[in-house]
Amino acid sequence: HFLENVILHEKFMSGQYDTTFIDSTPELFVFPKRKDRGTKMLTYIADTTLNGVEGVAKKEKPEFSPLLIPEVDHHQEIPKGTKQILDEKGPEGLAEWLKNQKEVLLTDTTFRDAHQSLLATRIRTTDLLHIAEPTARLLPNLFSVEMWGGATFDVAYRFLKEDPWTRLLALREKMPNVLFQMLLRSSNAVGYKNYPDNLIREFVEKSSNAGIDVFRIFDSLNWVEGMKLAIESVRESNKIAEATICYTGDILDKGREKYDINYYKNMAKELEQSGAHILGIKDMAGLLKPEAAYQLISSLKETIDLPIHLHTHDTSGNGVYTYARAIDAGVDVVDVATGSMSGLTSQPSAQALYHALEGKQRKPQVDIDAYEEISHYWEGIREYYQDFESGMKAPHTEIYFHEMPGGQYSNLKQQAKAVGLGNRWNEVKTMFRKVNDMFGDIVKVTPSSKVIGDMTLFMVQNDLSEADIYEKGHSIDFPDSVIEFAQGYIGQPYQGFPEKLQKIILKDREAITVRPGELLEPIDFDGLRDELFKSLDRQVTSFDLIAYALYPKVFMDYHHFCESYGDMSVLDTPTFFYGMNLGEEIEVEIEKGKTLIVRLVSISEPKEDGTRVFYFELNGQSREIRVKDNS
Ligand code: 3PY
Ligand code: ZN
Repeated sequence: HFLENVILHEKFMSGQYDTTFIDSTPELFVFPKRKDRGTKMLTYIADTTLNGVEGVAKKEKPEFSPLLIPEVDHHQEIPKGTKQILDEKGPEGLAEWLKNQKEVLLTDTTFRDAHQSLLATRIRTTDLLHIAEPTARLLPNLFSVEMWGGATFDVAYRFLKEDPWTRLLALREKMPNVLFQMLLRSSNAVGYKNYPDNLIREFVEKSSNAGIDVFRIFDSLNWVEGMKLAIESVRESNKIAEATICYTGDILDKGREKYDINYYKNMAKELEQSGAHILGIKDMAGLLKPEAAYQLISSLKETIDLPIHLHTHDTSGNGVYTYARAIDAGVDVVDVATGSMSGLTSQPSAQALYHALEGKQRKPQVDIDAYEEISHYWEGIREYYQDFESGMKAPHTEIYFHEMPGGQYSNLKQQAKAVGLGNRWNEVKTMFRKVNDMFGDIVKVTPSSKVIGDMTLFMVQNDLSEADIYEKGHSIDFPDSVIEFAQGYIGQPYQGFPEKLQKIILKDREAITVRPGELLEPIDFDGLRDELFKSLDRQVTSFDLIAYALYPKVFMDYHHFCESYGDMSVLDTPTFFYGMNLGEEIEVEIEKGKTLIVRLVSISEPKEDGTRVFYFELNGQSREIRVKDNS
């Protein structure tokens, strides 16, 4: 690479070079031929046409219906919303304003949790951008739009080959009026392990600069100690700290005492004292039954003075009823998804809730017709991602038994299939619950849910029963995530670890009881920036740096993808997933005002070396691209 060649050479950098420099170091002046943007893009299209994309069945690009984008007047000023209230009054003022609203407010999760839970987080930025401005114009009364965090960050780089920061900045531009909300896994940020404190601070600061207003902060074991740093960092950025309790178990089940109403009241008080502006209740699996919601919200309203924001998943089919009872009890905001992206493992439908509240005083103020129009758009988009559907077709009440989070259900099912357990899915679900009980009945949400999931697959795959673990466990090597959990590296579970099992898993390893972040060396950002600069061959932004610090390999794989193919977020989704059909012509806007017209003319038979030649026309000029047939 150019930068590794000449300009980073010691002599060149120190300025101690003369005319012999070229002669004595000729290898530094051999530059790899750089491919132009068009060639890179055609290579991606050819490769995808021939070899497909991970997770999408390889086939001819299907004929999709045209997208229905609601018509709006782009020249009118965008109506003001909650973002302006935050800017004017600050986070405390916003929280006060929220408490004074008579009607319940809505957070729309379509841009994040809905597709994380229904479509393995696969929705691409281009598909979000087309509906962003219409949403801002037509639904200016939303409390917030949840559009970032959780798995979206990692999946963007890993599978969509796009930069999540660009998504945030671009959406912010189109939606200047409604609060932007993200899901932050406390010391795990948007990853799956604990990170050093200075990385968490840096992540919060830069996310806030780039446009996030509301940080929903949770810890996967409800360990408040693990949340304080994130709460503090959000407060320092002058943004809204929505400190969140993950709901688990069932407060109505008197036989299950670990997570009773007092547990929730105590945690709410602790979070209020830790500086929360809003209390979040995150019912990630959809376990909160309607009467439980009424009791929980009523008790919390008596216990704390913060506005309360409730999140559920509609897996059981009871979501709207749960919200209705929470609204009766005075909840301030609830999370919904646009109709065509709602239900099942996603959030309850915005429109269904609206109609269910007909005749009630706290019915939300939204333009229901606009919501229906927006829903038509998403209905079309969802077709593109059909290969990522979980296959769940009807409400799933077994959730009350196995307690698997909405975002995990489809993922674990995929994982089970991948290791040959596809036809043993019922066993997997039962084992998931058993493993939870073995671990002492823990809160299950990323990353603790992954620990239970990994242990579950491990046990089913190896035909291990609970008794086997206790009898033979000393000679069993457990999955890494399970060991890390037992070591205390994702935090401390409420009421501690079951000692016997912990010993079996740990063997001669030590466990920690302090916050893992306290033991981690701070990131040397300057050193890391230099390291990254050397491998990237371009300027390093703060955003790159954070992504690299969070997941070095994922980020570098993304970078190598961009080197080979360029920025493929510019392609429409059908082309991104299927490539092109013979004779097809597409337009690609590679930057504002610069459009390429691509036609696929023909494809050769395979050559002896296993390659095929693709004949394209790019803006009328013929271009040949040779790619390897991997079939
Ligand atoms: C996440 O952490 O990604 C979640 O959505 C947990 O529910
Ligand atoms: Zn969720």
